[in-house]
Amino acid sequence: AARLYDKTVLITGASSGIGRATALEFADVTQGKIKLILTARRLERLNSFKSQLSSQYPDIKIHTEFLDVSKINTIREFFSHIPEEFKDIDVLVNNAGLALGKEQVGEMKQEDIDTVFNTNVMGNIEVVQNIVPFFKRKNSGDIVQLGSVAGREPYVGGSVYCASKFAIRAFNTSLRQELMNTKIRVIEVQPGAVDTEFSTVRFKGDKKQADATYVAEPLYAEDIADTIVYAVSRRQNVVIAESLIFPNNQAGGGSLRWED
Ligand code: NDP
Ligand code: 8X3
Repeated sequence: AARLYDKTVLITGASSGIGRATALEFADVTQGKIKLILTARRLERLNSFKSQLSSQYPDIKIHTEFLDVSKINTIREFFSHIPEEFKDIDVLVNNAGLALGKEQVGEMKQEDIDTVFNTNVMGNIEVVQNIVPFFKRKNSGDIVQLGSVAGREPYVGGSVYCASKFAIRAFNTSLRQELMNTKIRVIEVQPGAVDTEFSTVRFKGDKKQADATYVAEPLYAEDIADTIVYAVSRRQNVVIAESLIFPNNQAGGGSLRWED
């Protein structure tokens, strides 16, 4: 944990699930000796989370800000207005993302396709584009990318979401190669089924359908947060390049209900 003391961590999609749990884990392992920039669209949630963390860890420094990563042309502006105290970012957790629907090709809504690609691919890339020149100048920095088992194994009804995660995986691999002669690390975490708001969002609030997605004992956001913080706190020379993480009763992509 000492390696993380006084670092600045930027998390996208910090209002829920894995992003939120990762903020909590960074705060917990450093006992508040950390600076967090928490972004998402639901700013009220970020602000109540900030109050919670600040009362738990009096030393912690948190900046919250609205950022819709699917609005690509607002991202540069966001980076140029980060308060001085938080500007020296050490770790990016590029986590904001979603799936929408499980329709098959020919039935999918163009609007959903646009939202998924603009968020998971275009937004993700634009965030990285804004941080890489800065990381290069200081020859350090960690880029944590939220991939998925869906970025390794496509499944029926997942064409667009899987394509978005495949795209990001290819992007990450090129980026890692481009940064090979620097101290910048590209860390891709690939979870299986994690019980977050992901399925509720995917099925547009249909809780029944969302709950039916999960295996008997899915992963929890804290499990992924734990892996992210582990990877980032390794010795500088160690890059956990890709980690595929399943709950015990999942062993591949696609249908997650392996007990069926
Ligand atoms: P949640 O739905 O719980 O959290 C998603 C987060 O992303 C929220 O904080 C949401 O915030 C944010 N987000 C969504 N759209 C945008 C946007 N346009 N701009 C900014 N933030 C946005 O899901 P998870 O925590 O599960 O998902 C996090 C990441 O993990 C995603 O990239 C997902 O693909 C990946 N993943 C999830 C798995 C799972 O089974 N849950 C498995 C593998 C990967 P807000 O709505 O406030 O903007
Ligand atoms: C989320 C996991 O398999 O539902 O990335 O697409 S899956």
